[in-house]
Amino acid sequence: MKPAKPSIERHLAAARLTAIPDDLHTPRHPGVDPETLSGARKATDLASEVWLAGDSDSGRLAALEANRAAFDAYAGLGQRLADILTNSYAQLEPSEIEYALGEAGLLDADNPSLSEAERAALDHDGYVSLGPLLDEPTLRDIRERLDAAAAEEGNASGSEVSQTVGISRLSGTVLKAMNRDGLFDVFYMQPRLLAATRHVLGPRFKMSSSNFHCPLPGFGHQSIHADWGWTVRTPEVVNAIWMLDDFTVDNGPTRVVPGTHRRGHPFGTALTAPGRTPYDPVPGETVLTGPAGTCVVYNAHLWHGGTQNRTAGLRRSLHSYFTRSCRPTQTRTLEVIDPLVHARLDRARRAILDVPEWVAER
Ligand SMILES: O=C(O)CCC(=O)C(=O)O
Repeated sequence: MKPAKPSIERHLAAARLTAIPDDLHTPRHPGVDPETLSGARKATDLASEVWLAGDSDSGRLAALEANRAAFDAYAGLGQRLADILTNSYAQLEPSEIEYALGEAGLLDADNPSLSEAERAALDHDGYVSLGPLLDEPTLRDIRERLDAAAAEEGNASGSEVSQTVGISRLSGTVLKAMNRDGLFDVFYMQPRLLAATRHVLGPRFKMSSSNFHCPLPGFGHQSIHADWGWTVRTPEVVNAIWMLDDFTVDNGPTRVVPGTHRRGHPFGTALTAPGRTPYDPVPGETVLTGPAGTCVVYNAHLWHGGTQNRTAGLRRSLHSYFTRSCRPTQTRTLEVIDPLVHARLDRARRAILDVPEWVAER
């Protein structure tokens, strides 16, 4: 084990590590036993079958009720589907997101904020790079703010959404006190990011979460996955990766498999086959590289995953995750939002975050 550089030391507790390994190339990801894989495949296929049985939530609910007994084997899955299909999780009226889209010039689907080639990339490949959207002084401030927050939250960091050994994570970054001055507002207000999200989801969407994600040296390889748990016909979620450091082929760039947003969920029969695991390379996969500041937006049903950081540096990123207005959010926005962040939000910001003007005192 090497002593960690000071910049990395600030992330050790958040990544649930005490030191950085000497060998950065040895694969370091959890194994998966065939029984777990087979269970995941059956659960994914079952949920997919129900979702694809209807084009509306009421049609899906009818299919769920007809198949309810089959869900007994998968703790919580049937209830999760029922909750999604019977509730609207929108806080605000549609007029609010329309107001925000109007302010950004995005009310019309044919707005000029994205080129035809960018729209085609989203439709065909499932992702598009919007190029660098942050300048170096801003990046410096953002990195410093996130490094300090990871050090402060320590091993509780990321707990609201997920924690993984070797990956420093923070959730709710745009909602917490660390964003009182609006430094992170670009992560949900950047007009081209909103244009790409609107292109995939249509005009009724909201932010679901804003997660910092930083594989430490020697760690970071993830299963190939999608950000929604089963196959859909129309997209429910969009994600964006903001590269806060250069993404290179060696430092744990995200792998994506172009076109797979239309191929079914990778944990289902669309990918799983005897002898292979979701950690394996997938034919056709490629990695996202680019200079710091680059923002890549993807249809979050696309097959993707982190890869191992084989360098001695950090690979910091921020994920801006969006969902349809009626769906639950990944971060419980109203429980997490800092009162002073809330107090400074204007109408358009509240609309994208789907927070009312008044929230109950906590
Ligand atoms: O940041 C990355 O490389 C991808 C992370 C990811 O897909 C996830 O955490 O779900």
